[in-house]
Amino acid sequence: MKKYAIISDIHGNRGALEAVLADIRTHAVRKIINLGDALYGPLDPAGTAERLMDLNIMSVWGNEDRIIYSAPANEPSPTLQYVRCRLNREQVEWLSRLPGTAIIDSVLFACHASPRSDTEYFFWHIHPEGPVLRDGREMEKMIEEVSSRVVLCGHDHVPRSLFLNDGILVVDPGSVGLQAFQDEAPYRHIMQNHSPHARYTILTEDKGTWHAEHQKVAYDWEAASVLAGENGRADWAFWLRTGKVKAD
Ligand SMILES: [Mn+2]
Repeated sequence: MKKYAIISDIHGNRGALEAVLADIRTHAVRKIINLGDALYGPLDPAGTAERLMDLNIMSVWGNEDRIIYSAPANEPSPTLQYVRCRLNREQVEWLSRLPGTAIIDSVLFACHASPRSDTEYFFWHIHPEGPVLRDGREMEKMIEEVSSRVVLCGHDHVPRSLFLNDGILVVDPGSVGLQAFQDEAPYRHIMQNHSPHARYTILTEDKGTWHAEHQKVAYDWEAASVLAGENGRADWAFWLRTGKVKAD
């Protein structure tokens, strides 16, 4: 039996990462795989980078890792400035050297969002009215260049896994660090898990059969929420504390 822990979208939430790593230790996994967007956000990018670099796990970069080292210096986002001010040169270099995709143990294909893009949700098509689940054929087309049995993707922060018709298992572990958000592209939409718990996935292979178990871990989300508020992000503060974009 082979076991892996799949983590993604930590977004600088060191407290959530520590809780997830402690939970992973109870599962005796052979590898931890990180699907990116590890550092961006109004929390603890440097502490998160230090921890991930020490762990020496397999990581790919996400779209919001990419902007940390590639957006112009005059980029106006205050949160991006916050992240850049806190990371040292070694941490930014580590981030910029990560691959965009990876194949692990010849059988797992890891990417941030989809095999062909770091900003396209694998499971969801964004319409002007909101997110709609893609159909199986569309998803099969998105991975036609991939020959691995298991495809790992994150970015949408919503845990989900399914077998496509050709037997390929696609696994999205959700987000370690942020359970709700609003985005403006390509249309304004929200993603939310309705609880603040950190998410990750234990992936198991037993005699050729793959199985994904989505995990939900408690951590000190109040502390994360307070930190986000102190760093000028009242929106993140609410998202972190509730796992929702707006009060019901
Ligand atoms: Mn992302």
